[in-house]
Amino acid sequence: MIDGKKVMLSGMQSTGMITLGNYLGALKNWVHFGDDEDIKCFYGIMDLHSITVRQDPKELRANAKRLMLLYIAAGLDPEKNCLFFQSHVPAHPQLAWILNCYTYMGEMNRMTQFKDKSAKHADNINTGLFTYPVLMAADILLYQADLVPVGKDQIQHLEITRDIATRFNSIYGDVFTIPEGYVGESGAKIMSLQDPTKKMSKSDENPNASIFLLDDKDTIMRKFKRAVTDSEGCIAYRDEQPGVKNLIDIYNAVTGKSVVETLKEFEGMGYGALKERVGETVAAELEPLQARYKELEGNKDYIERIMKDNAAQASYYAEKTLRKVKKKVGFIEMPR
Ligand code: ATP
Ligand code: LTN
Repeated sequence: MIDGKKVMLSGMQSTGMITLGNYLGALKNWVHFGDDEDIKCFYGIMDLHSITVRQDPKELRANAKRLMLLYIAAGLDPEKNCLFFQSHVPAHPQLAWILNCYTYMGEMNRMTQFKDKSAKHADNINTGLFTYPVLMAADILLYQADLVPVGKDQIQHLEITRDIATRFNSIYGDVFTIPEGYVGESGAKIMSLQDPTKKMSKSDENPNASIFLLDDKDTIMRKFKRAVTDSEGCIAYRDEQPGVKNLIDIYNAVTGKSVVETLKEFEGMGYGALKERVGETVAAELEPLQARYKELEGNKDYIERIMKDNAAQASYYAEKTLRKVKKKVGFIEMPR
């Protein structure tokens, strides 16, 4: 709790260009919370997490800055929500180190994201990639978050956060709030347009597999036209037709419609018409976001002020928790 309000925290890694999957699974849901006066929201640009995979420094900087602008352009008001860069708040890696010493190898060994990412980056299986979930636990626990909205793939990391926090509390008393995960109803798992059995991912090598948030309308329409479906020829919502199911999921996540409503709307239509309708809907959803992004790009002073103010705000809350943790563990306080 902060000032009697519930605390919500989430974030994304600043790797590559964020996709429609990130938007529908995460960002779009966050915007709803930002309107709730009874919730204090923190959204991190998780740049420390990004370097678990080798990054080009110039690109990393550009991606992180772009992500901040996209957060704001998508509707997160930086005057109401705390939008910060993880690397601006030193308490994150400090708490992560401490929590590393309360986390077992066996627990980390079970993490499926580590297995997936180490298979993908076999030439760079570093210890940061292995302990990634501990840094994520620190991100969450520093702010005493009650609620953490994420896509389905992050639930395992949230469970481990709860386990670490519970273990720590059982040794030292009530230090951390035990966070709850929140997965949005629709859009929780948007699949690749080229292989609908795989999740849409910003690091996919095939650019046609993902819609990127700054793709123009022609590109969006072309990618949907090329989306892989099946040879059944009828629009249905079932696991045997993952491509069509994914298009319906995307449509519903954008419009807020239910599967029943959508199936009725598309009754008798062919796949071509379905793809066109979904493409139009997505392009219309992204258009205002893209316009706001362009405006923000030209507003350097405003963005710099937001960065400074919000990093100070995030640090204030994070340091408070870190001080408490250090005291409990038994470190000597620095004389003031
Ligand atoms: P990468 O490909 O680099 O691993 P990613 O696209 O999986 O990245 P993350 O930075 O790991 O993206 O995730 C940011 C947020 O977006 C998380 O909450 C995650 O659950 C959500 N998310 C990612 N991909 C999807 C998807 N295809 N559908 C729904 N939500 C997603
Ligand atoms: N691991 C997350 C990004 C992330 C995060 C967090 C999400 C880092 N720290 C804290 C929620 C809360 C991912 O989406 N890959």
